[in-house]
Amino acid sequence: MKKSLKIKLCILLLIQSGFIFGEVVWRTAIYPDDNWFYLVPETEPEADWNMIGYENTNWINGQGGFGYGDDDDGTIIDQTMSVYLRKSFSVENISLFEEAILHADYDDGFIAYLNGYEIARSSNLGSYEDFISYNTPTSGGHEASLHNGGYPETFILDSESIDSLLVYGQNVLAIQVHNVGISSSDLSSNFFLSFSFNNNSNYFRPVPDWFIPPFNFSVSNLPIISIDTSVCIGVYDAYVYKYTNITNGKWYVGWHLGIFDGNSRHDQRLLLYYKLI
Ligand SMILES: [Ca+2]
Ligand SMILES: [Ca+2]
Repeated sequence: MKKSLKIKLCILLLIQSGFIFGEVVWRTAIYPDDNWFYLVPETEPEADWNMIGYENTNWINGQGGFGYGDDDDGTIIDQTMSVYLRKSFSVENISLFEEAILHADYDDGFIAYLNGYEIARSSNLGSYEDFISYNTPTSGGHEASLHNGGYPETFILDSESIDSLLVYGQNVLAIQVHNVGISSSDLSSNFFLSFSFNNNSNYFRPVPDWFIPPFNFSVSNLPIISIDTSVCIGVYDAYVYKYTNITNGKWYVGWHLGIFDGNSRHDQRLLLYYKLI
């Protein structure tokens, strides 16, 4: 075999084993078309529905995503204001895990929890940690993207969050998905959970073919800004978190900067964006 062909095959095998970006390997733990447990609620789900130990005896197991319209659902359900999802995955060595990405392709809104802690929320369904009852509509519509060849929304969990949220053994991703109205013609709930590893891990499965790893800001020709968010002034708590999103053909990356006054957040986005080729 020619040397160049061998090299091409090696690169192909590396890509198929997980997306390699520098020394970081990305792998996908949860695909939307996996089998999930789901509930179409007629009353408010029990408060611990999103916790690891919850016994989902009344829930149904089926192929995700769950919804109707747009021809992007694994299981068609009746028209509803919301559907609740649970999917477990197993973790053996937390020290190998780096960052995580939740890719959310949804209609019309959602809140996602990892082991009971909120990790992502659409902008049309209240604010961080707001309780949203099962019959609450979203404040606006949102269309799923993948079925039109688009890119899902991206929510990144940093390594500190991973260390504090993951547990050895069974972990659970739980998501409540809401519609803009009971008569809306569509509902979609397609979610991917991927992790990066600091070695060539064989955890989980290869990433989707559209997967784009997040930027690595540890090396840059531009100045890197460091913001200390540990300072509290009275009840005002400064915070910052990374933000990435791909929408309307543009790739946004940046930070939310702001303060929390004890009741609500006041934030601004600091964004750069790239036009996708
Ligand atoms: Ca809808
Ligand atoms: Ca759908």
